[in-house]
Amino acid sequence: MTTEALILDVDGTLADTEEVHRQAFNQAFERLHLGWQWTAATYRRLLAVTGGKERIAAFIDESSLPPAQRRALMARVPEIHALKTDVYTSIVRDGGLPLRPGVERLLDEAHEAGLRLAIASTTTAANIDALLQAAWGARGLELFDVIACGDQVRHKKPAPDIYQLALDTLGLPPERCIAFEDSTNGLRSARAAGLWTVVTPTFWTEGGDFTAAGLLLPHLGDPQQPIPGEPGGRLRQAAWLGVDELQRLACARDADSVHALFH
Ligand code: XBP
Ligand code: MG
Repeated sequence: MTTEALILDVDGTLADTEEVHRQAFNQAFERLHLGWQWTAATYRRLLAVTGGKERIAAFIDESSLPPAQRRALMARVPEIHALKTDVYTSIVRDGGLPLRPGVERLLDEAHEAGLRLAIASTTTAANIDALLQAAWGARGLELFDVIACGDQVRHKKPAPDIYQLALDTLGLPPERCIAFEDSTNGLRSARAAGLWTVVTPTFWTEGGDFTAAGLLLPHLGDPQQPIPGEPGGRLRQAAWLGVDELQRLACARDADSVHALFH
């Protein structure tokens, strides 16, 4: 089956955002005099929990604070996260975050080839708007037919809900779509929704279990930033992932699954 839509994760996939998220969390903690500062090592560990509110709650939960103090802090999670989101969006709007290699090129190619584009992310709509506009200007919000994100679903990644919402809104079955992710939580979510998935890990997610990925690359690559060892490793046509190669791989995926059906 030919691919009709690409469904992309945001944080770590469109752009390497987690260091800016970490700075935004720490600035919010400081402004609220909470006495917390997440080091890179702490943040990397806490990234196992998707969703900023859930991540703050998990941090409070694991603390040795007395129960009454933990309850009081839990009640403040929405306030803390709202401030963090304000800090994050202002950093992003100031142009603090480039797209990852090959993202702009591949999405332009996909648009030219008539493929639809969608987002499936755990982060908030405000964060996504800020990133899309900073990267693509006003057209950023028109580039994607569907934006499924944040609290639109009860169960965040690794649950399949956000990808299922994107598929339902696109009106397409998973066999006609390809997902793009950076993390094991994201890969598990996309796979649970039945999606063949391209994974491009970042510093924050590398070393995860990506065995279920249809294609694992350091990034999507482009002529200015070719993928080392390509073509000839996982790619045949170029040192970057193009739409034609994606269609070829997607057909190979279908052939594999048909083969699996009969053997
Ligand atoms: C990654 C996440 C988000 C971000 C922080 O989302 O889990 O929680 O780390 O953003 P994805 P928020 O990779 O699915 O885009 O504070 O807005 O959650
Ligand atoms: Mg991600």
